[in-house]
Parts: sequence; C-alpha cells; structure tokens
Amino acid sequence: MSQKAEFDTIVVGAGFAGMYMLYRLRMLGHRVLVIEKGGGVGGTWYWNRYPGARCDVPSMEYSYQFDHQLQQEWNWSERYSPQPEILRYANHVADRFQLRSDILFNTTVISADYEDENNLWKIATNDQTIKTATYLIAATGCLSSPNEPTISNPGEFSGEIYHTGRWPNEQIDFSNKNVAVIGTGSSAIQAIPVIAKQAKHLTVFQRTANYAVPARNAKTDPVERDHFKKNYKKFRKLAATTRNGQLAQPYDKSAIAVNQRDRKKQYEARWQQGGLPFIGSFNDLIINQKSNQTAAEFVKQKIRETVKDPKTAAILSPTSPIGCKRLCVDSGYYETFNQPNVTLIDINQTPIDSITSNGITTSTKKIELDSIVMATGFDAMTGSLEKMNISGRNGVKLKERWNAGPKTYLGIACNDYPNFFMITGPGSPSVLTNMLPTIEQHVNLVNDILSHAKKHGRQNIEATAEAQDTWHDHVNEIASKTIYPSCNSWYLGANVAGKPRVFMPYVGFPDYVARCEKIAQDGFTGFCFS
Ligand code: NA7
Repeated sequence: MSQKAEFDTIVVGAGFAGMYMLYRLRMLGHRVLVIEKGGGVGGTWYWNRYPGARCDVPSMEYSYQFDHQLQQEWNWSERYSPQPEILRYANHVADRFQLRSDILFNTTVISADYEDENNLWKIATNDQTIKTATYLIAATGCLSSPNEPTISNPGEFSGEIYHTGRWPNEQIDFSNKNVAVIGTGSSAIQAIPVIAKQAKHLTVFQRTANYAVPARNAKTDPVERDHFKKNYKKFRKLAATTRNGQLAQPYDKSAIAVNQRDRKKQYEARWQQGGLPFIGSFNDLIINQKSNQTAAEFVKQKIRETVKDPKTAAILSPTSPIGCKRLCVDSGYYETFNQPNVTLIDINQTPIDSITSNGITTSTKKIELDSIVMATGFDAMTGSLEKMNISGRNGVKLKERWNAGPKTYLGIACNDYPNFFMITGPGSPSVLTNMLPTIEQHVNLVNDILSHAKKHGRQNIEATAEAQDTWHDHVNEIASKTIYPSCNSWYLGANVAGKPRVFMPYVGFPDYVARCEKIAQDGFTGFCFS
C-alpha cells in the first residue's frame, strides 16, 4: 500500500523567501512545515550580524509588496537600514501573519530523498526524525553556506575566529584588540571601518581588490517616505522595468557616446548620489569593456585621491572590470586605510602561511592577533542546496548531477527532481537584482504552478529535460554578451576551490519575468504534469 505524506509541502528556510512561501501555501490550503536551521526567522539577516552589516539596496525598495497594509505600517529609519532593523522587520512579518506556528527552528535538513513508488519526499533532519511531504521547496538563500578558507591550522588559534556569515548573537567588542580581517568583499568593506574604530590594530588581508561606491546613507526623510508610501504601486512597477529590479534608472546613453567632460560629470553626479546606481551611470557598462574601463578608471582615481599612501592605494585598486564582481557600497572604507592602526596586506605578494596559537604567519612575518574575522563569503547559489543532500528519481544526487555546474529550468525546478522547487535558484535573476521583489515573483510562480496542477487534478510536476537544456543554454548565451564571465567572481563559483566555473544567475529581471508570464499563459510549458 502506498504511503501518504504527512505534509503537503515542506519548505526549507525561514528567511524572506520561506516566510512568504508559507503565507502563500497556507492560502492554497496546504499543510505546511517550514524547517529552519537558525533560532529565528530572517535568513541572511539572522546570520549576518557582523559590525556594519546593512542592506545595499534602499530600504523602501528592500521590503515585501504583497500586503498593502504591511507596506503602509512599517517605517524604515535609514536609507540603507542596518541589519538589526531588517531582522526586526522579518520578525514583525512573522508575528503579523502568525507564521511561527508552522516553523520548526534550530533544525537542519540532512537529507531529502524522493520516493518514486510513494510519490513523496522523505526529509531527514538532525533531530533524527524523518518527515514526509508531497512537495519540497528550498528557500535556502543564495548566500547562506559560508565559504571557509583553507588556511593551515585554524584549530591552533587561541583567540576567537568569527565568520561574517555566522556572526554570534551577542555584541563583540574589539576594543584594545589586535584583529585581522581576511577578505575584502561586501561584508569586509562594511565591517572594516567599524572594526577599525574599535581595534587597537587591524590587519586586512586582501586577495582581490574590489570597487566600492559611497553609500551616502542618511536618516529617512519623513516627507520622502510618505510620498513613497502613497505611490508604492507606481514605484514598484517602475523598478520592475530595470535590469536589476531597482528603481534607479540607468542613464540612457553609452559611456563612449559622450565626450570626456560630460562623462566625468555623469560619473561624479552618480558618485555623489551614492550606492549601486553608479553602475547605471551609462547604459552599457556591463556589456561594453571600453565603456566599463571609463567607469573603472573614475573609481580608481577616487581611490588615489582618498588613500594617502600611494602603495596602499595601488593595492586597493582593482584590475577587473567594474561590476564584474558585485559592486560594493561603503561608508568610509577607503578612508579607513589612512588610520595609523590599520595595515593592508596583499596576500598575492605576501601569502598567509598558517594560523598559529597567537596569530597569523605570513611569508615574511608573524602577526600577533586576538581575533580573526573571516569575511570570506559564501559557496554561493548552489552551496546550501547541495548541502541538503537531495536525491531525486532513481536516487540521483543533486550534487552529482551538478558536477559540471547547476542546470535548472527557470532557476525554479530540475528534471529528475519531481515536486521539488527552488526559490531564486541558479538560472534565475536572484543575486543580480533586488532580492525581495525577485523572491516574491518566484514564490508567486511556484504558487501558480501548484494551483495549475491542482486545478487539472495533477499532483506530479517536473521540468522536462529539453526545457532545462534550452534554458541553461539561454542563461549562458545572455551572460556571454556581458562582462560577467571575465573575472573570478562568486557568480561563477570562482571563489570556491574546485567549484565548476559556470555563470549562475540570469541577467535581466524584466525579460525573465516576461518569459515566466508567457510560460504561465501557455499552460506552464516546459513542465510535465502527471
Ligand atoms: P564575497 O563578496 O565573496 O567576499 C569574500 C572575500 O573573501 C573576497 O575578497 C575573497 O577574495 C576573499 N576570500 C575568499 N577566500 C579567501 C581565502 N582563502 N583567502 C583570502 N581571501 C579569501 O563575500 P561577502 O560576504 O563579502 O559578500 C557576499 C555578498 O553578501 C555580497 O555581494 C552582498 O550581496 C551580500 P576573492 O575576491 O574571491 O579573491
């Protein structure tokens, strides 16, 4: 006799994706369980509590839009809200929609196996129990599996080692401490100025220099906020028309179609405005190397003007195209290197040899340390999915299936993994966009696929191999027309040793949404319902 599933759907992760998915599934009448590793909701904002952590998308945009009242009642205090405030918002949403009763906290999925004969997923958790569900939805986040650097002897160190993506709950005070930060990505660029204010001495180990644009963060102007709230619908609609799903529109000219003076004026205006819109100073910075170089040179000139020591300025100046790695948004990052208590080490010239009991030994010296901060990023986009140990039809492991890089249909489903869905999975716009609207679009899409199946009396949903192959080629074809494949970014998995080099996100939010809408109109082509 076939076994019946305990739940209609199990969702993994209670970040912004998992919470909204739960809300929608309840409305569909599903019996749902959300399994969450952390002790609370918030996902990325639950774990990334490092000093200086804040959003790099304006808060008025980085919020849910599915509920009018929720949008109206919440007030953001700053242009780019800090992590504690975003976590408070996540908790507010959980309380407001009474989501917690269906969330199992402090629980990790250790395996998920599809059973063909019973048509269900068996999900094993670290509390030694097995739960069953018809549908499995991974809302596990794109940047949630920390990348631990392989440096000899980390266990030897007698001080504290922190990872920015697994920051402890309590306040960490670096006063009078000798601290090292390894890495100079977004997290480090936010944390370094704050840690440098406290620490006796801060040593920064850089592997690759990154471009950072000033945030120009400020308190929210109540008049602007009210105007935004009144016109939320219009603004959200407008944001959905841009490549990255953000409100700031790119300037509709090529950087090389204007003269040098006008170009500089345009860059200066965007620099003064602050934030990620800098990459929209012209409309071709990510598709034209020559145009890109003009923006890169502008930022490098700013670095030289800001950092007093020319040698340090040179180390901090990136060599890759701007925006090829995710552009960073900073508050006083380059200025920090003028402080007498801050040292920058380029590990390409002076490699880290090992961690010792009281510090780090490089190829030239021993550095005594009380604390080491690993700001070394994540096994992005596939890390958390692979860690779940998912087996599909005939026991095929997802990790093995993705040996040469992830293959999905729309970044939402995989052939041979029936009734399994990913929110913002590889092959969808995800990390190249404002994550909140992207999450909502994906959750709505999964919801519509499930409703469609129900309406037609079908239970099994699976992406076809053909649709998956065509989608994979399409994602790569678009990426190949951009500067993205030309540097070693985590978009390509290049930050993790041994990870296949494949460009994972989909470039172009509006085009992606239009394709999804067409697929839905045509009865969800590319999916097999049985
Ligand atoms: P990132 O952007 O991946 O940055 C990680 C940094 O750590 C980056 O500078 C890496 O250098 C460096 N790194 C990684 N491994 C090592 C080792 N083994 N040794 C030295 N340095 C290393 O992660 P973040 O957490 O800063 O930001 C992730 C996203 O979160 C961000 O884009 C926002 O969207 C939020 P590399 O560049 O790989 O040479």
